[in-house]
Amino acid sequence: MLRTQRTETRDYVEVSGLWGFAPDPKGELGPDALLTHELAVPGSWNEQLAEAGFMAYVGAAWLTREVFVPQHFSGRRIVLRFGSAGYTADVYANGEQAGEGRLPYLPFEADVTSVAVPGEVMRIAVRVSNEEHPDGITPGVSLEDYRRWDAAKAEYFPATRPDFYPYGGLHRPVYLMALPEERIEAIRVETALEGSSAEVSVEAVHAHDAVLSAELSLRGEVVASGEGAGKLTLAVESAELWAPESPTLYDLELRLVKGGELLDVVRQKVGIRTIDTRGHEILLNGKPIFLKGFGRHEDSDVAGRALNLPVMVKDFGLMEWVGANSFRTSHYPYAEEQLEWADRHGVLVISEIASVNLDFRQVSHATRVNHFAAIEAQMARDRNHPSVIMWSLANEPGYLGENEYRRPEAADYMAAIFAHARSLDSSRLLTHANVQYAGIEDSAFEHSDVIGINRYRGWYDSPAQIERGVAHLKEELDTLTQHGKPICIWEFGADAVHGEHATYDQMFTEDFQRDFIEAQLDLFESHPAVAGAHIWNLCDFMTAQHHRRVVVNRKGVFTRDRKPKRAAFMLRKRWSGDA
Ligand code: GCB
Repeated sequence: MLRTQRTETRDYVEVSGLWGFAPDPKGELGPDALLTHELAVPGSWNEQLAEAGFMAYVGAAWLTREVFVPQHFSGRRIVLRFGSAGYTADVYANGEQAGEGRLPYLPFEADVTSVAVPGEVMRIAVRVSNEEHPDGITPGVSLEDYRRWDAAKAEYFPATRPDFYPYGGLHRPVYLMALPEERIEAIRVETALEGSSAEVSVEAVHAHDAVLSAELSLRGEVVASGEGAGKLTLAVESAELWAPESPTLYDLELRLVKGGELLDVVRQKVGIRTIDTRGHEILLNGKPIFLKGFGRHEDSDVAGRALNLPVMVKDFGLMEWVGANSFRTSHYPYAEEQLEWADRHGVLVISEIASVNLDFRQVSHATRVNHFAAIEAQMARDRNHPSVIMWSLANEPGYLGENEYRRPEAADYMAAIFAHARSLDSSRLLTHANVQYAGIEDSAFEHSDVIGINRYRGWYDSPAQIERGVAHLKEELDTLTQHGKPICIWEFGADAVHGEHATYDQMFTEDFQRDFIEAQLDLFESHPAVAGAHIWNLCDFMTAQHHRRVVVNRKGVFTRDRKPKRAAFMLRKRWSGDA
């Protein structure tokens, strides 16, 4: 699915803004639902409409808006494109069902050509539901089930399994696009290096019988061009590589022509770089790189899970301020705007599939099908971003502990998703985030390129004992070294309440958080098998209500309103050399 763009053959209007809202808890309403409230899109309904009683609303709701279909859209394919919904959506246009989105955090489209009348207003109604499902790859639970399970004695409210809020709404921009009837549907760009020359291969899914021509330029100068059908290769002499310190982006222009008629034009940024491993090292363009950074969330006050551009800009600024070079899109694909920013500014991204806390007592054939589909869709969306160097296929599968994890289904399931991901993209590294309760005998490590672990030693165990936590971590790392692969710690950290201090090791103080992170970084950054360490989390973030969380998860080194805690100053000094 291509990014929305305006070119010689394509146009769009944005339909973000204020939409009508009507909750439909019992599924009684339809696309003509009478609206009870208004809310902003992109935006989660929860905090926006908290005073009206929707903070903890889990269920379906109708979101509607009218849009004027421009006259010049006439004769073209008219398509609605949604950046994402939390979590699923059914789209109606002028009362007719037009499309659906079943994969959370990923874009979906609805072709409305047959109902949209250029020069007239069209009514869009979307039934959005933030209900989770038992066969989802972030499995949902009913409150009843949750109470039955021993491992879940303390339930979250609203009921959800992962440690982040189950926000509902349309979370990314919505566009009404005019596309050419015969067009380029998808592009896949891959680059390979041979000495200082590069090969850029461009594969496009496009209209039958048409000829594709490609032109690659750098700073306005054409450096390579070619013509063909389906697939072509462009040779670039003395290629300028994409790297964090010099994120060079080439401009690729693709034109589709049939019988002398220009059918379609699309543009795409291209970065030329390689990513590999050698023993315990991660190599970017052949040189070892240590990943310093964070797990994050798309989370902010009031907007909830929605793309909030000012906050996005701020977050990239915060990461740069402390000297981070990378982040993981924990625990789901982030907005395309985030990846484009990372491409432009040389930030390395570990793109995570939206799978959190798989429960191997519960995984079904449907779960596996959903996981495959999510991998396919996320790769299709993100595969042309040079910033994306690695896919993380699941966060903390088998999180309930050793017994669950050692079930034969677990090994089989993980082997299958790794094999599927590798068959789709062999140009990037694969990893996952192993949960500490499962231990280090994880069969998924056989399939991954990078051994990924999440560890809270000195927090969830050995509480308040930093040295003990470090000693335990060292033991685990030494054992994991035997895999002969790079190890990355995708999560480690401690909660800190902004403003709390102590003269001794006291959990939840800013001082403890700083000392905890510093001691663990001393270990990770000097361990011969470790190639990356990501702190959990860049900022405090909203979770469902739970006795372990005081309003938010406070493991951010910045607060939810982006104020620095002491750890942030330590990191800035350590990673960027600035006091
Ligand atoms: C984890 C999870 C993350 C949680 C974190 C915590 O292991 O991957 O989603 O927020 O721990 O703070 O407990």
